[in-house]
Amino acid sequence: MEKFYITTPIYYPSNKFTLGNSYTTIVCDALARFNRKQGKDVFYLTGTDEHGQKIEQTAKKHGVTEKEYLDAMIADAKDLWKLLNISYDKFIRTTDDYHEHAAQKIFTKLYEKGYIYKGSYKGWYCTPCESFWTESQLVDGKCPDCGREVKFQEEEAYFFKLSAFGDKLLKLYEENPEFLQPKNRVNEMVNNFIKPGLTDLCVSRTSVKWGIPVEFDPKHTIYVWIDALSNYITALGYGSEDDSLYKKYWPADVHVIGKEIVRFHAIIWPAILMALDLPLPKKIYGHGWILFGGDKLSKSKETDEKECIDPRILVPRYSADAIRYILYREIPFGSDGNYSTDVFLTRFNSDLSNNYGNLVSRTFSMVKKYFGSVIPENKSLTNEDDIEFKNNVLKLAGDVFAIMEKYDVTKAIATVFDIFTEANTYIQKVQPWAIAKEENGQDRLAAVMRNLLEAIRIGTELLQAFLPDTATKVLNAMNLDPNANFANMDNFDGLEAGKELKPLDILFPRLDVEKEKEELKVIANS
Ligand code: ME8
Repeated sequence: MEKFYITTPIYYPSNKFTLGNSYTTIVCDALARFNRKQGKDVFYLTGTDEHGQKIEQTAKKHGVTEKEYLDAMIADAKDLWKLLNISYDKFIRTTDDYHEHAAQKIFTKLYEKGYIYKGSYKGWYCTPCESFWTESQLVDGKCPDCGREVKFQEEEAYFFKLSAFGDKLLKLYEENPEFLQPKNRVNEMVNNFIKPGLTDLCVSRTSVKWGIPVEFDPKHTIYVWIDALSNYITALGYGSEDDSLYKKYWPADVHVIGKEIVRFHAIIWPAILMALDLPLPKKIYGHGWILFGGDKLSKSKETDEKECIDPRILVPRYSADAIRYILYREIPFGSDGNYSTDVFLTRFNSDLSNNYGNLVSRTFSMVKKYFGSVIPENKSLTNEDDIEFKNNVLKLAGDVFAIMEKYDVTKAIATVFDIFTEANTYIQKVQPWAIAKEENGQDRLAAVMRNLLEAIRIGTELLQAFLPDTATKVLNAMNLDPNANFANMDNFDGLEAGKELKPLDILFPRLDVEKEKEELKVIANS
């Protein structure tokens, strides 16, 4: 069976996960679900990045241990993924024992192979914050975090020989033009980082206590990237006694990440893997940001905003599917995109309620009225309009499969909705209510209803990866198994004639946009 291994980055546990850091996970969820429905053996990994000084300091501020602080944050993250219907197969925490051991093994192996050496780290040190800063990070020559004096200091540290990998990375991008997507990110890596010359990377600290100790020199902790990036293989058991998942799923089919961490994934991670003699991931996809009033919707900024962007409030009000929809649809995959309450509510009504919801409900009503809800047979079509409609739908469905090969969730969901637009236009054009009045109209009416139901079936099957709750309801109402793989996606023969459609509640009840806007404003500002 073909496998598909997909990962999100591991998240920094923060006070509150928002729509911003839910984005990668929501995108990966659609890709994972779609591939599962294609019959592939999917492994979808997500998790949390739990070491470093920030965690140490935050826990101290809250008067709890790091572990206590993290456990509460991780429970919150898992609750949110549940709320958003995220179908991950594994959640890795970098504080998990197996990860800590494997990350140590990786560090030691790199040292033994000569890719890690001992040197010294120089920088501006803030004693109260226990943090090193570079010259450019200082604000008015002072610590950017607390504003206090800093002093130039040297610290013993281990370095990874990143400088040895420039040519190999250039060759990798050249030979695998699909490795890093979208394409413009390749130029950025080559021109901004590789061509000017890669410098060796500091990979240990003695001043950071909340980290994984270096096996052979435990006063050092492993610093950030070897710990964080190696999660993609340690989660599969690499470096542990049982590495069967690693053997089965590695290399990853795609690491989906935000654009600000492309450098770490497209330069440092392949270099580490090359140094370890391990296969490289097949693709790195660097998506853009959700912008909110022009800014990255970051966790720290969120509290300043006056619009409601908390999924814990939005999901219970409007459903997980509606929130998922707006992110797939409004943030063009690979680029930045704006989120606003206005656009969300407007699209809720126009796309979800009208285009899809209304199509399903009027079609079900007509089949009930004209055929007692019984699904008509799939007879060969004779009417030009009916044939054209069917061909258009099948063409669009084929397009969605091709688009999903390129992971473009925005184009894919827009194309699924083109199917529904096509169906609504078809209803207006053929006017089933007029055909129903024709003396010998029964056969044609049956053909039109069958056409509409098949278009809804195909569109809904495709939609299931994106809007799982809604699609599952509709598939159930059509007597289809929502857990089945894609079938009959290139024909109109997917529904069993003679079976009855089941009653279906309104999928997305229309919203009073102004009223909702007002209420959300009150909630956000209270
Ligand atoms: O970077 N729009 O973790 P993180 C889109 N621990 N994506 C956003 C976003 C926004 N407004 N805000 C955040 C880390 N994200 C590291 C990764 S991987 C080995 C280590 C995305 O919690 C961001 O782009 O800061 C990234 O993909 C993910 O949330 C996690 O960010």
